Amino acid sequence: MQRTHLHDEDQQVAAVLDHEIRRQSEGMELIPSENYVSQAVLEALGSEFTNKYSEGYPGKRYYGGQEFTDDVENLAIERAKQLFHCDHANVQPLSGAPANVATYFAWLEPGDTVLGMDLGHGGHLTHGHPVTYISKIFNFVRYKIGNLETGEIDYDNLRAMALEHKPKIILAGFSAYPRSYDYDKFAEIAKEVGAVAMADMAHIAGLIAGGVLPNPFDHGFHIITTTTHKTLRGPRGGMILSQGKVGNPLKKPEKTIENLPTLIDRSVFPGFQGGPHMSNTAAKAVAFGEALKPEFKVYAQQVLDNAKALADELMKLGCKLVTNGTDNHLMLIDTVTSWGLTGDVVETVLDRVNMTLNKNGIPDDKNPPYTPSGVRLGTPAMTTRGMKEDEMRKIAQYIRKAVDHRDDEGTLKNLQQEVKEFCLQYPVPESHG
Ligand code: DSN
Repeated sequence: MQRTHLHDEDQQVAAVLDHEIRRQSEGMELIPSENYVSQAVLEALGSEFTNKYSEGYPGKRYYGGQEFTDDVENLAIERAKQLFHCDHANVQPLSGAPANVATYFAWLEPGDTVLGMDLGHGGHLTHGHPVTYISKIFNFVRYKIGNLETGEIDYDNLRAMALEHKPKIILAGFSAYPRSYDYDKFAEIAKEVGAVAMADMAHIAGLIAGGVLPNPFDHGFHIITTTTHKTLRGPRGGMILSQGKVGNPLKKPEKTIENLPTLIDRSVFPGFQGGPHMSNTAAKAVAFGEALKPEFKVYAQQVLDNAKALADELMKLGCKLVTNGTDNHLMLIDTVTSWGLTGDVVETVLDRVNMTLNKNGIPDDKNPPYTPSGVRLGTPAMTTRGMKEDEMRKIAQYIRKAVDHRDDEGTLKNLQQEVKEFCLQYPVPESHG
């Protein structure tokens, strides 16, 4: 993308941006929640839509001049509905956390209970961790992985917890769980206790859109929240999808499951947010259009195949993976068991050789979050750059070599050069098909 104005008018920001662009292209991006958007998405994101205020929804705005903001938001909504097979899409949440909070406020009253996955076992902060503000408003009860060797949830225990705590929402979703859920079981338990079944699929939205992982809506879920920038490969942002009757957001509907779409619209705006970021909405529309193309299915399948290859090779090289493998795009290395090192140490060593991943807690971690016992990594970004299974095996070997030679400056320097040359063979693509 030409950025002549930026280079002419603000050399300081331009220089920092140039460094970041180089870092992204010369480095191995293994953080499972990151990806590379197309130039088309970047252009929409950097577009004149950023100049426009548009509180409200298409056809029902509180400012004039909305002919084209309505068009672009409608495009994003229709494409999202087509991708995820649902009745309604609210594309205005600024990111995943606001999407979750707006959803809670759409359905819950203060003090109501949500049954969600424990952060330490892979859940997200916004699923009710005590450090969050929402945990002071709603009552969050947390379930854990039942079998740490396989990663399976104990559904009998989940049901027992639901019967005991009578949640209004049962939440399936994660930011660090390498296995699949049994959505039928979640939906069945939710039905039994009269709860709404909600999935936070931020990490796997692209894999669902690509048809390589099950869609919770096909299994009786009522609501899906997501970010748009992870496997879905769109701009940084959020979205709430739901099933039900789409009503007039200007009129307060009765609180029924059928009315969830309208309750959600009213909760996002005016309940929680002000003006949506329309350049972001435009970029979401572009990304959803890309995800509707057949090439995206091929990408999604390759993300999964690559994750399996990477996990297998890491295990062959002696790494202990949490749950001993992966069913999705991410995996967690128990770095304390594998190498006697905390995750922060491994993250720093890999940063030195141009490989980026993140330190992460493991289930029932005895170490604190800033110096946890593991790292989290995944395949979405390097798959976008065209890497396949052979390259994944090589990545596992680079990781092992860097950790083994962590105190040997010479080896790390040579390895950094090798990783850089390897990455440059797979340029960041300008277009996604
Ligand atoms: N920060 C996101 C992730 O990396 O998974 C979740 O919010």
